[in-house]
Amino acid sequence: MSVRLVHIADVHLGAPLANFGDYARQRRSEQQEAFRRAVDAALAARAQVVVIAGDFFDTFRPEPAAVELARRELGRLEEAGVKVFGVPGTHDSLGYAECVYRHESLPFHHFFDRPTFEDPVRLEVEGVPVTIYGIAYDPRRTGGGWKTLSRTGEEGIHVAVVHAACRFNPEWPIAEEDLPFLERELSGFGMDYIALGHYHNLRIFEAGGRVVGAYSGSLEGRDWTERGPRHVLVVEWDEPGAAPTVRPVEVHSRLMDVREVDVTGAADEEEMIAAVESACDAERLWKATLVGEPEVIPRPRTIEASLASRYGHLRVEDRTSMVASHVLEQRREEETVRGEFFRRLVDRRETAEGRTAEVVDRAIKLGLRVFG
Ligand SMILES: [Mn+2]
Repeated sequence: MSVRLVHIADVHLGAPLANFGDYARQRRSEQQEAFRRAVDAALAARAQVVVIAGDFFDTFRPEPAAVELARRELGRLEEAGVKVFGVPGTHDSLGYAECVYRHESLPFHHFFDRPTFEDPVRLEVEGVPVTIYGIAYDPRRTGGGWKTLSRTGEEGIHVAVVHAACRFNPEWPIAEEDLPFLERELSGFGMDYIALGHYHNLRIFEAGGRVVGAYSGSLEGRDWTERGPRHVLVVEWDEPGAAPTVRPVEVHSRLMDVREVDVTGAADEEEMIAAVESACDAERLWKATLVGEPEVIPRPRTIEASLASRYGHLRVEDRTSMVASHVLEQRREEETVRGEFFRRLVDRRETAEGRTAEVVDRAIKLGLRVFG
């Protein structure tokens, strides 16, 4: 026997992705492609079960096209005999009276809409009993949350599907409706695997040398906190009671990445543009942060505009310092108010650190713009 489950989360279908500006439309279609690829991955892995751990839609009231895409893709799984389980997330919470899951019937085998884990669904996969638990947590309807998750007496494999926030740092204030939990608590629920949604970067949790659960992460980067490959997870058991193997499968269309580009000594904008081009390949979506000590003040929007046709989406940020530039050296020699202004700022910059240094650098640039 072999029981194979594909874990998907945080698809955010229908997200406007307006933060991508002119690239938003293209980014939306890349995100849709990534979801199609996730479904393809489940079919290719010959998974018998797919779980979607919340934030399937970006909002509780997604546009009709997003609902249709969901229906079509889940339909492909249904046709192949794959049983799909879902729970709501924070973006598509059942707490909203008009939530999409209340009035659309999507081809889920089961969608968990009760605020406790107490109604698991049992199915049989290749003769092995598999029990799936899920929750649509709503603190206004009932308390309990994680406390209601406990393994039934059923034999076989037990899997929980939850949209919940891990307290990686015990100090973090996390709202009760985000079902906070501590990493070390995961192994105490008696599950063979806990499929998590909420955090958008891949994270596999182990205890005592075996996997106990994971965040599979988003399918396509939504901003530069979601860098690098995006995945679904193929979770497989060779026998009940054994630890599962977890295999991440990449589904993204286009990677997002960040890089610092040193433009020290650059005498004009052309040189800065060339530096960005050689540091950042045009395949990815970049946030390039200019650093170092150029001779002219960078104009990030102008640099972005001249590279726009080559890059799908490129964001340029300026964190350079003009302290070492020749023009500033000249200004500081002057016995004028302008000279005094720059002398004071350069003195200040010498001892400044971190945020203060950034502020002084900005003040110097503003001064150069205003006073020349
Ligand atoms: Mn999400």
